[in-house]
Order: sequence, then C-alpha cells, then structure tokens
Amino acid sequence: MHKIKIGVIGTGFIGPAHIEALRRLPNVEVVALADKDDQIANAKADELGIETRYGDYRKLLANPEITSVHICTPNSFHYAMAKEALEAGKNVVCEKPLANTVAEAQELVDLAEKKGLVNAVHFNVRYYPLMRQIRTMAQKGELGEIFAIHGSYLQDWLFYDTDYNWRLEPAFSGKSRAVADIGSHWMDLVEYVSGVRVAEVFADFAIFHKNRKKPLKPIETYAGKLLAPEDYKAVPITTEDYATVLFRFENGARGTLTVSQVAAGRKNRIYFEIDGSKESVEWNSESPNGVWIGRRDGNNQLMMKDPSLVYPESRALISFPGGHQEGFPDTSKQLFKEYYAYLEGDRKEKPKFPTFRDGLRELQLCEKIIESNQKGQWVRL
Ligand code: SOE
Repeated sequence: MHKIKIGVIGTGFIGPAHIEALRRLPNVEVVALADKDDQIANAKADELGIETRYGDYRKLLANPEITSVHICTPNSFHYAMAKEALEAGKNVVCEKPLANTVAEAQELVDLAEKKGLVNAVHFNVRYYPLMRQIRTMAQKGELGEIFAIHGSYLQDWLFYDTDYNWRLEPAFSGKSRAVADIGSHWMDLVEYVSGVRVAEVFADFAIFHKNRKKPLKPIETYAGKLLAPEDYKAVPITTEDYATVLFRFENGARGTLTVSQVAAGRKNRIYFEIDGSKESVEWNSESPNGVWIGRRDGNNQLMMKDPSLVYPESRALISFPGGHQEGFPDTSKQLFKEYYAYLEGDRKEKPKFPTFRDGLRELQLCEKIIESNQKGQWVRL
C-alpha cells in the first residue's frame, strides 16, 4: 500500500505528539526525524522507534523519499526551516507561530502558493469535534448576530520564578510570549468558530516575574534535587506572563481575552463564550466534549460530543461514539487526517485545515497587540 513518507524536525514536547498522531493514520509513515545534533537525534529516534535520524535538518530535507515535513522546533527556527523545506519541494506542516514577523509569514504564503505545495499551521484546537459544530451552528444563523466573544487561556507551568524554558527567551520565542504562544490559539479558534474577525485591539501586558532563575545545567541534572543558589543564573524577563486584550470585531461585536501562564491550578485551560442575538455557547478545553448552550426564552442545554447528534461537518472529526471522550491527542490526528487527504486528493476545494494564511493572520494580530500594549491605545488591524 502506498504511504506518504514524512520527516519530523524537532523532538521536544510537540514533535513526539505529531509523530504519535501520524502513526494513527493508515496512509502516512514517519520515516525520519531530525534534531539539533546527532546525539539528540539518535537518542530520540531510538526512543521513538524511527530508523532514519539526522543531526542536521538539511539532510532530512535532502531525502528524496520524504514528501512532507513537520516543523516542531522552537519558534525562531520556523521561518528558515519552512522556507528551505518549500524550496526543497516538500509540503509543510509548521507549528505556530509560522514565522518571526508578518513579512516572513507573507513570504512563506507566497512561496508555498507559487510552488503549489500543501501547507498547514498546527492550530489543533480547532479540531475538538464540537468546535466545528459551533462553527456550523454560527454559519446556519443559530446563534443569531454575534454580540460578544470573551474568554481566557490560562496555564501555570511558568508560575514559579524557577520555571524556565526557551519560550522565556525572545531570541527563540519572539517579542511576545503568552499572547503569541497561547493567545494565538484562542484568537484563531474564536475567529474560526464564530466567523467574525477582529478589527481593533487594545492590549495590556504584565510581567510578574521581572527576573527568572535559569538553571545552569539541563533540568534533568536536577531532577528530584533541590536547586542551590549557585545552580542558577538570574535572567531579566522582557516578555509577558499575562495579558488582557480588548477586541472590536468587524461586525461591531466586542470581546475580551485574558491570557496567563502564571495562573495557579490552570494547567492548559482554553475557555470562550460567544453571545449571540438568539443563543450563547460556552466551551472549555478541560471538558472538551461538551458545549453549554444558553437561551433567554427556553431551557439551557448541555450538548455532548456524539456523532449521531451533531452536523456532518462535526461528525467528520469524530472517531468514537458518544461518551467515549476525544481530547488533545485526537485533535492532531484529525488535523493531519484532513491535511493528508487533501494532499492526496484533487485539491480543487479550499482546504478545511489551517494553512500558512492562518499563520500569517495570527502574526498580524500579535503584531498589532504588541503595538497596542506599547502605545497604550486602540490599534486597527
Ligand atoms: C506552552 O505554552 C504550550 O506548549 C504551547 O506552546 C502550545 O502551543 C499549547 O498547545 C500548549 O502549551
């Protein structure tokens, strides 16, 4: 049976999640991985059971049997690797953010389209099945006119000043952290499900840990041991732990986003409520298989993920019967399933999955949010 041959670059947190999701699809095969040196690549390839491994991603790109590449490295490498992959004739799935700047993202959109290569950004949150149910409900007018969209994306993995990660270093993560890293997922999601687009933003950032303690050796060295003062280096922090963003949407709707990576007890909670002139809907990623539907003149409802109860558009993202919960790992599987079906198909229809154009959109939103925080005023898109 013909299988699409895939290479994965970067095997930190999300790279292995891509590999696991791809291994659940019958028409693809992960044949190679690359990381920053031979030692890491060999260790990860042995751990993940992948035959071909490279300590230099350019050798993976030179492999003629590889049709598609997944870029799962720290943010600052995405643009260069995606550009080289497209120039090598590879189709590309890139982790968010697509690039470091709007200009770089636009260049990748244009290059992918010029070369006729299939491209995606891993905005996987869209693929919780009930997200497409809400999108279809909005498209059918069931919510009515959208008045307001509000919510939050809260984590606590950077709660202590000793929590350290490349995302804290602008050289690797860019000028924004909480907004660009996770606020981007929330903004992409709410524009996708509601069908309304942001027109203006007003942002207020906060850095609660002005300095953090960077371990002087790999974290593993300290696993299970209390760190002594001499084990750290104090690092000044310039990217936001927290942000509040006000939105004005193109249709006149209003919105708010609270994004934080220092919210104790919130491990990875995405929440939104869309208030329409007919109904409201509310969802949170800690209970991803249910959607609350609010009504003024009738009983509120709790809609559960059940293929027999949702629209066909949502049913296409469901693999298990009602009550059999589908979660974070399933979102990547469903995104890649649509991506590779499109890659193998006639490509006549507009892709259903998030493409480089959606990655560009998020860079545009983040750039204006950063500008608004710096100026302390509303900024138009
Ligand atoms: C860290 O904030 C992180 O891993 C993000 O980088 C991912 O995009 C998000 O899905 C989970 O949290």
